[in-house]
Amino acid sequence: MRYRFPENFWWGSACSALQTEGDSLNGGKSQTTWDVWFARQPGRFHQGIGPENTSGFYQHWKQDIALLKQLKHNSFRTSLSWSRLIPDGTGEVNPEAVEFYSNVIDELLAQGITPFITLFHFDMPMVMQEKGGWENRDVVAAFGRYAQICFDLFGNRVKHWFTFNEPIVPVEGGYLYDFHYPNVVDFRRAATVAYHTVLAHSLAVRAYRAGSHDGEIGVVLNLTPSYPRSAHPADVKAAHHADLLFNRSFLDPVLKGEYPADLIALLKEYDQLPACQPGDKELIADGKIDLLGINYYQPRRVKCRDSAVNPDAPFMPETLFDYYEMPGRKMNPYRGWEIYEPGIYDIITNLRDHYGNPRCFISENGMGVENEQRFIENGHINDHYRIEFVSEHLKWLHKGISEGCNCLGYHMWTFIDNWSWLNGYKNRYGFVQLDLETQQRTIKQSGKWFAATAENNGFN
Ligand code: BGP
Repeated sequence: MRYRFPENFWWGSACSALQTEGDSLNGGKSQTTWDVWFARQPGRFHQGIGPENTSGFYQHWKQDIALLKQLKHNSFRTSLSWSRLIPDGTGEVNPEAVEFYSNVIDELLAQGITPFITLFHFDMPMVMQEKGGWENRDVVAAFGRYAQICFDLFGNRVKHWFTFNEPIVPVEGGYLYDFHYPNVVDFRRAATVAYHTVLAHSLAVRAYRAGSHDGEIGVVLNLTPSYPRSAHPADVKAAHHADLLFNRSFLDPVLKGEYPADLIALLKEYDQLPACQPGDKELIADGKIDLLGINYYQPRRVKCRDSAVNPDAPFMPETLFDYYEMPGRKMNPYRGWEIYEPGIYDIITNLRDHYGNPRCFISENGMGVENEQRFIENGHINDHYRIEFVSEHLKWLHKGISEGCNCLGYHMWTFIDNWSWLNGYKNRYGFVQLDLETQQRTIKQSGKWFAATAENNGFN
């Protein structure tokens, strides 16, 4: 076989609680920021579809786990919902939620599928947001308690934990670019949110280590390699700044136990450093992880700014650089994102060369497609473009692994077409097609291809 992967390679997919469970306010669950935002501004959500409208994992979990088995998954990542487990954020644990998640975990294990569990995937309980969300250090402490409760409840069965999924996204979406609640645009507040998220992550890692569990703990980061337009020092500097702000602001603390000195200097220069407290440095040093999940979708193409910065404009990342459309780049024809497969190789070789080759795996990679029904042939979607997308990424991953990168698995985004934040069902990513009205599930061609690849531990 041309592309054979190491023994025990993790083949699977990822999803998140809010995007699949549905039943947002049943089973004792409280509202998340998404429920509230949707109730207030449904028009901002694609086709007015909110988080209530999912593939109903809360009801269909058994059927869906059987599908995972059919797709030959040996591992699967989903998240727990803080607002389902602890509806008021800080108080009593909801027994219905414990039963639900226990059933899911037990069924996965019974089917030979290793559960990978994320504690926070964008779904802030509204009660905690009302206290200020990640801007408030009390919320950081409350997250530490929530994490501790999850480890106590499920740590005997779950051996792979992740504190956060893509922690930079709520920072960008909620505090810089207006695509997450609370839709604020303020760099200083964004920096505080990012800093407190690192503290919350570190508290959870501390709690896990203190419990002497026999598993591993990590975080899932969306790493977007920043490529400069040219070798000109101004472009290279611009790309370095983008990398510091969007990748290394989380990567360095979780792998090195500290922030990059360049990032601290940069934020100091622009007077944007968040407030620290005694003990923070030690806490961050304790947040070093065992396993890194890498979400990779697209690179960042960066150049220096062509125009001067308006001295009166508030500081934003774009004060330091600009984006550009690289001529000849390959675009996903069904959704406006660039496809650049070597990026996956650049990420893992960078980790090998500059971060001590940590244990890592691809925790999300995927291709969103609009109007996918147009590809239905003989009753199922023939998504040949997705098979090509996955296999081309896997080839670059294979190359990195054969050159010594410590990459242990590949999870797709995602198992079944799911509800996605402001995008609703616009971009379909699943191995399994979902009919939203009937809830019928039909495996796509890519699902069949993936099952064969997982079963053979590789492909030709
Ligand atoms: C990742 C998130 C997922 C998912 C995916 C696809 O960043 O972890 O939750 O949404 O992106 O993005 P979208 O649904 O916006 O196309």
